Amino acid sequence: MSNEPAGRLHPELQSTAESIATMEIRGAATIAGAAAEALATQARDSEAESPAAFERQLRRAGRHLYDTRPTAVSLPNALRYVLERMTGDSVAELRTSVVDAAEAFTDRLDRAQSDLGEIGANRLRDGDTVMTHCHSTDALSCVEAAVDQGKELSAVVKETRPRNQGHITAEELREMGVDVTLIVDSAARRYLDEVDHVLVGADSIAADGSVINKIGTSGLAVNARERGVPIMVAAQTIKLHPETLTGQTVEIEMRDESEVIDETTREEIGDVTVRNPAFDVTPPRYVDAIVTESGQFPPESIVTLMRELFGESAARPWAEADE
Ligand code: RUB
Repeated sequence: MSNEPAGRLHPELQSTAESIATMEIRGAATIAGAAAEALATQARDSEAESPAAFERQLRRAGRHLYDTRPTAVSLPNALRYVLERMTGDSVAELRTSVVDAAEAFTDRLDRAQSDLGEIGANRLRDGDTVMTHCHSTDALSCVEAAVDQGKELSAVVKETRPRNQGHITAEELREMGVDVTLIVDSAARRYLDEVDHVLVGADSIAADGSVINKIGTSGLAVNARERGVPIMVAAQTIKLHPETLTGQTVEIEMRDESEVIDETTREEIGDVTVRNPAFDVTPPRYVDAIVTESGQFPPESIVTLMRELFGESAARPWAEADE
């Protein structure tokens, strides 16, 4: 490997990484698109003078993005897609390959979301009510496609503590003309009797069909199963976690306690431990269907699609921490 310095990380890439870490950019699909675009910006403006320096700089840029949030596999899958297509004998060729791959990735992202929306919409009938959790662009794409087909839908939207992403969902559903009822998370079971589907997204899907999504999804799914309400997960294939094929587990992000409780209230309560996991794992037996752009799957058979798309091994083309 060349000893030539890898050069600086682009300020825009650093700012994208910061925005992902602080959740200004959030949601698995949106994070993936932003990461691919950040790599393209790094490539476009790179001042690397040799192909080796360029490649090292891009792999370091990938690492910087990778280190922001651990749970949504769409992020490493985006980095994989772009960095595995980085080829060429000159800086100019390498640059073009990265910019083209990033563009191809974001095009696929948009297409996959609208294709899965059309498939998911087939599960929704005119007059149905869905219950949502968090804010998922893949899930909302199903609702949007159904509305475009002329179906009238209603939604019960869980606010989704501690960050209240349900407010974003409520606003976007209203813009689509969907009738929205906003509830606190603990009211979910009370309203399950009034809904026809639970509709959520995913940050990662493991090889056994487990769905990793916003904290509270698993409790909602267990309650929905008990009430006989089908649970539909809308997740494009970049949410499939290839490393789980070889037995790895998905890391659940723990976030700052300040999202749960402010300093003053905490002091008033006294000495307590505050825990703030961002995601949880819903076992496949509580999921009725995973809707992807390649069709709808029972969770137990998602492993076949995962093997087809990723093979048995998942490369890590970003730099390792000590490089
Ligand atoms: C977001 C979340 C979403 C998935 C899917 O968590 O759990 O349900 O990311 O979203 P956070 P999408 O707000 O912590 O990022 O369908 O848009 O990829």
